Amino acid sequence: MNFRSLSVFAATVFLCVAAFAHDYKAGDLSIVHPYARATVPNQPSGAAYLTIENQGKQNDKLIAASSPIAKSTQIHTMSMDGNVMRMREVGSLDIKPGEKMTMTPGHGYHIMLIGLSQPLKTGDKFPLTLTFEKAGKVEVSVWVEDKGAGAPADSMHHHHH
Ligand SMILES: [Cu+2]
Repeated sequence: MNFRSLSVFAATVFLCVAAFAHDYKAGDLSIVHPYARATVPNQPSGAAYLTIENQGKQNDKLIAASSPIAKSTQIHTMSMDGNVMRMREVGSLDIKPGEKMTMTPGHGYHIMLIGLSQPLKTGDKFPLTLTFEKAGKVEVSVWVEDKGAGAPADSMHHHHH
């Protein structure tokens, strides 16, 4: 194996690893590992989390999200108001150049899926379309993962309405 074929081999391995890591490109943005937590039966809403990295030089904004499995989809932020966790809708979410924004259960931003047409079961995948001001629309596949221990976001979602 000469150096050239070795580097092709290395590039192929890299691409496979990147595909396994479950990420998407939209213009200068990378959307990494969109996931949602499994819901309990009759839970009316769920939340999706993802990482958005802006590798460009311009500011961009997440302005909308939609999914066929939810009646409505909103960009939410969560914060403490005294000792009560509150969520509110934000119209858009800035993704600054060089920024890597990671949504984490329990605080900060998440994508709220309101009026689920089906429970989210561990191992399922569902489509989510993200709309960015500059990068446009990108459809990602959200992986439903097990409810981990210590994820207060999920129980807080019951207080949504
Ligand atoms: Cu929410």
